[in-house]
Formats: sequence, C-alpha cells, structure tokens
Amino acid sequence: MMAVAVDISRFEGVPMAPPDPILGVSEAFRADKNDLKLNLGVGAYRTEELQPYVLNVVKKAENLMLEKGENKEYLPIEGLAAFNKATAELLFGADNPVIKQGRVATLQSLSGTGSLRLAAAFIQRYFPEAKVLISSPTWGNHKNIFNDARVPWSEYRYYDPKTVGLDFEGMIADIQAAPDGSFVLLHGCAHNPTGIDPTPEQWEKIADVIQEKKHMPFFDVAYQGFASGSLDEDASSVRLFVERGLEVFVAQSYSKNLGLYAERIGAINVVCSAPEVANRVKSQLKRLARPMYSNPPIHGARIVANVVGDPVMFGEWKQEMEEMAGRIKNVRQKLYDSLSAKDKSGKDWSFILRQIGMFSYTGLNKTQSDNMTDKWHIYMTKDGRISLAGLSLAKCEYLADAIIDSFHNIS
Ligand code: KET
Repeated sequence: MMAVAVDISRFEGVPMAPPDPILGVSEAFRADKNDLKLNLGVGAYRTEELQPYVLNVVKKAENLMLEKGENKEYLPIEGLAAFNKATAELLFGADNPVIKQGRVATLQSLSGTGSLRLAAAFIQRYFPEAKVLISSPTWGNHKNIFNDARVPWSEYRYYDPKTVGLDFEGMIADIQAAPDGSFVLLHGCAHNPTGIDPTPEQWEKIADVIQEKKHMPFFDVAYQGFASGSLDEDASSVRLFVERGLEVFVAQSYSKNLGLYAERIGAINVVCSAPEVANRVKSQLKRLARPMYSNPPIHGARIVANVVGDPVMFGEWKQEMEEMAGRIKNVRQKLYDSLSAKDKSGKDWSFILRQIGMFSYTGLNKTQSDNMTDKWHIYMTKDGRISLAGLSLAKCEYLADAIIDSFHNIS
C-alpha cells in the first residue's frame, strides 16, 4: 500500500512561537529594505563602517592552526585541556591559589549560553530545592535558561528608573530576604541590559550578604575586557568572591571579547572548597554534558588557547580589545553630545555616559521603542536597550533625532 498524505497534521497542537526578543530583532532588520536602517539590537561589535569585525589576532591564530594541519578528532567531554587552563587563568588570574590548589572544575562548553544551561542542569539535579535569584531586569535569555532547566527563579531589584542607576538598597534587601542557600546570578561586569555595575565597595557588601545567607554566587561573565578595556579589572568582582574562600559558579563567553560569536566557545567554572570536591563536581558536569551535546567544538577552543597562551598574541588581543572598547566609548560620547545639543527640553542625558559596556539603556518604553523601529528604521530591543557596538559616529545625530522624537512625542 502506498502511503497517503495525512490531511490532519499531528502538529495541530504546536502553536507558532513568538520571535526571540533579541535575535528576532536581527531577523526583522534583515527584512527591512530602507537605506536608513540601523541594527542596534543584538550585542555584536561592528566597525565604524558598521561591518562585522574579525580580530586580526584571531586570523593570525587561525593561520597558525592551518599551518599545523591539526586533526578534527573528538575532544574529551570536558573540552580542550589547553583552553580550560587558559580560560580559568584569564578569569581568576594565573597565580590565584584556587588554580594552584586544583580547586576549580572547568568545563569547556557552548559559549556563555551553553555554560549557563549546563550549570542550570547541575543546579536542578543537585540542588532541587534551591531557587535562583536574577536581577530585574536581566539578559532576556536568563529566564528561558532556568525555565527550560526547571529551576525556579525570582527577581531581585537592580535598576532604579528614578535615578537611572543601581537600586542598591533594594538589591541587598531582596538578596537578604531570599531563603538561605539560594543561587544569586550576578553579571561579572557590564550588566546587560542596564550598563550599570556596582562599585567595588558595593560588591563587598553584596559579598557580605551572600556569605551571611550561605547563598551560592553564580557569575555570568560575557563581557570580560569590554567594560573597562582591562581583562583583570573586569574580573575583579569574581576574584573578590573567590578571595573570600567562597564556592562560586562562573559562566564565561568569548563571543564578545574575542568576537567569536558563532564559534560557540566558553566555559563553566565551579570554584570548590577542595580539589576532591572539584573532581566530583567536574565528573557530574561531564555526565550532564554527554547526553546533551557529547563534547564541545574544537575550533574556537584552539583560537582562545593559542591567543591566551602566546605572550605576543595575548598582547595584540588586549590592544584590539582596547580599540573596540574605545570605539564604543567614542560613540557613547558623541550620542550624548548630539542629544544634549539637539534636545531643548532640558532633559539630563548624562546617564548615557555613566553606563558602561556594549549597551545603553535609554529608558524608552515599548511604544517608544516601536516608534524607533517603525518610523526611524532603528532596530532595538523593546526594553529600550540599544547596542552602541552597532553604532557609528556618522549615525549618532540620526539616532539622537530618533530618540528625541520617540521620547517627547510618543507616550
Ligand atoms: N550572558 C549575557 C549577559 C549576555 O548578554 C549574552 C549574550 C550571553 C550570556 C551569551 O552569549 P553567548 O554568545 O552564548 O556566549 N548576549 C547578546 C546576544 C544574545 O542575546 O544571544 C545580547 O544580549 O545581545
């Protein structure tokens, strides 16, 4: 008997999913035919000509890899040993005692997202009673990650719209009020989407409360080097917690700081109280990774290991990173100057200069953000975030006109 096409699909119960709030913006941007269009949605670095940028040091490392003619065998479940060593040293500092004592379980994973997801699966399996506290607001995907891993979460106050700054008291109060032993998700630097980080003194107080409440700090480090331009300075929040002898989770990404977005290279690090604990934790992370994706990809891991492991290339990377961070600072300044010059209402736009990292959190609401896209062809997330990494000096005036129009003419 020939198979007959079914007239009722088995997928009737599958509804259409909404577009992703961040990556869906890039899809909409690609479909727009207007010449004025500008993509300030996804946090991806562009040149002044608004073209994607492959770092010179990455090309150099890739050429060396080609010359060596390396093979494509499977990596171990935990990833490339040279990468795992390099990534932990970059994060904690090469001479950090936790590394010397073998107290860090490091697994190469699928960039920041995959590393967070693996840690979420670990929490679900070994801390089924625990809740994760996330900042309000946070990177949109955090909630999806914990939802899909079936890890309950709640929010702690972070952003204060009145001061366009950190609601430090609210943050501390909410972390304090959470059940003992909760996980507290913290952005290591360059908080996404607000661009507002705690000061070093505030980090100390956050660590005090976390320690007092026996919470587990869980850092998401997706922008090391992109906040200040310095890799060490941007890791200082994580290092402060580690110095106190706490056990800490840290997810890392090389998407932004090495521009390796599509290579999916990052790591999950768990700092443990003793080497024997780190061994057990690592064994279970490997056990979780194996049925999910078996083992991680090799190309990006080799790039990172080569760049970080070679003093000359490491120096070149730092220089290119400073240039990227510097270009973003320049457009930040120019955007502020353009807004201040053009807006006659007396509104204070200086919060833009106080924010750091790739983004500016403009304070535009959803309707105003819609106006930015519908009228001005400026693509951005609906929470009012714009990626300054996708902005050129030449487009600052146009962007300022669009923001002023949306802010004052749309309620
Ligand atoms: N953490 C944060 C805070 C973050 O902003 C991103 C990416 C990631 C993790 C994960 O990146 P990965 O490429 O998986 O290492 N953020 C940008 C891209 C995205 O949404 O995927 C963004 O916010 O635009």
